Amino acid sequence: MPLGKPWADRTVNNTNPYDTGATPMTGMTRSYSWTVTNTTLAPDGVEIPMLVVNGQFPGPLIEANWGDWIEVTVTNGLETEGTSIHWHGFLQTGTPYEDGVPGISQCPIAPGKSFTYRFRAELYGTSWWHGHLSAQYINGLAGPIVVHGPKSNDYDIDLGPVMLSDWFHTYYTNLLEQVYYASPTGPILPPMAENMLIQGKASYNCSNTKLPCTPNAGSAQFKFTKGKKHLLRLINHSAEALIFFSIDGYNVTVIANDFVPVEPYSTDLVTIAVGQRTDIVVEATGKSTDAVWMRITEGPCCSLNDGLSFTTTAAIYYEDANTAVAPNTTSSINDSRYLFPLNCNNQPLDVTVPAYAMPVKEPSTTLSFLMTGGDNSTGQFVWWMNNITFRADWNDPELLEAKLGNAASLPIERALYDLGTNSSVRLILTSVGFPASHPMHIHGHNMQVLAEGVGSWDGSTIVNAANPQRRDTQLIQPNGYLVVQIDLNNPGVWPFHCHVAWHVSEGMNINIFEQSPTLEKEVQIPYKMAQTCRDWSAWTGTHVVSQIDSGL
Ligand SMILES: [Cu+2]
Repeated sequence: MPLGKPWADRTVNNTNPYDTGATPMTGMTRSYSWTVTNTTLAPDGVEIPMLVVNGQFPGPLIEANWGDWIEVTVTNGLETEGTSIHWHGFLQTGTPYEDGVPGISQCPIAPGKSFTYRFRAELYGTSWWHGHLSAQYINGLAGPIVVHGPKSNDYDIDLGPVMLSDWFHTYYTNLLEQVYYASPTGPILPPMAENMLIQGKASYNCSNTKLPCTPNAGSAQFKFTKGKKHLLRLINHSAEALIFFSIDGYNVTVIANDFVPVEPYSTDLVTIAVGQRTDIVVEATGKSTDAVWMRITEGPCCSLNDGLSFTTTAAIYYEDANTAVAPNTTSSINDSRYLFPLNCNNQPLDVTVPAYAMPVKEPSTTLSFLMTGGDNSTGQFVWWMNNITFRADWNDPELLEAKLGNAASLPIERALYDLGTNSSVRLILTSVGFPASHPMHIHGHNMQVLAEGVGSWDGSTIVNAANPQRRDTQLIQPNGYLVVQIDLNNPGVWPFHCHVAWHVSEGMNINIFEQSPTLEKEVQIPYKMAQTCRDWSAWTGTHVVSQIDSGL
């Protein structure tokens, strides 16, 4: 192949990743066959009911080259639940029906039925897949994706995905019931994370649980080679946690945020919110016998935990280290770096500069949203975006209705915004009243992040207007603002939601319908979409489905 790589001489600087004509034509399809089942596993020693693909947790890796097609046949082996799988960060240009969101792009896959997703790796780097029906993903229905492509920095050894998450010892349906009726002052408290996992592993103090528990369940290990540069692909697949990642005594070089290579910068602490990924390069500057801790913490208070186990470590052993002995390093990060609300944000926008420069243009339209939370008329805690609490209808996907020209007649709680033929939209979010940070995730796009901060936007300040940060998930700070912009060049219906599992379940989502005439006239919806809805309709005709949340 040209220059030994499927992407030939394309680099992070010289090729527009959003120009589909420039995507490498590899002619390859990477195929996977998955079955989703309920099972009992004990990632941290505590046995809990989980949802997994092919019996694995974390779920299987999808690996492809930039420009490949990916084909995944998902069989729903659950007995009492539908499911669907979302491919986080993938643009789905021309394939909006492959996005895997129940009630938006498809009906849930009914128990016993299969659905084959087929989509292209238009972007490259690190991402993840996860169940998008309700909060299924927080009980194990998640896994890594690596799309090989050029990098903004050289490295010697790719250590692969590093899966990071909070962990709860309760099935998601029970957690959601708790979330709805919780108050910070009780009597029902919000769910508190009980552990943190690295590569799906951690230990737990069994005296803290009444569930079947095996102590010292074990932790992940990594290998460093002296003098080499190691690539680690950090992925936060939490329900809620804002994760602080560090390696004792080391600086790391950030080379990508989400699917966006950035100009490399050095830091001692990486902040990753739910849904976000950060690729780092770490140079093994120690002795060949060294052992050092990698550590993640969520705390104590940017996200909720029970205070018992909010930091987890994994050993990094150099090639001649004694792996029978745990590292004895201590954290080089002062606890003052984790404070609420000051530190509950992503790294400052001025340090995260995309390698491929794209200036901000004047948007063709602007939407402003006030994000608030509180009890609704039936006493459930919900979120509003401009007074709308989103709720999906799993039997009636918005994309399929939009294709039929019915967008305008959908109920208001579907939160569908038809932007017609506008070429771009600026979204101005202001979060008031309830001091939580929200990792806002856009489907079908990377967004330019123009500004973020505490309070309200001044209406004009744009950070790095010549080339602002781009990514698919960005934190809005507690009682803060976030200004993002996307080009409306991807006909379809694209959710824009908080990736905290509780918050999207409580309705923090809007759906952007872009290029409606093109969708209605030119995008062909494959037959499998209608078949999946018929299968789901048939199943729900004979089984009671309880949609306890927004559906997402
Ligand atoms: Cu949120």
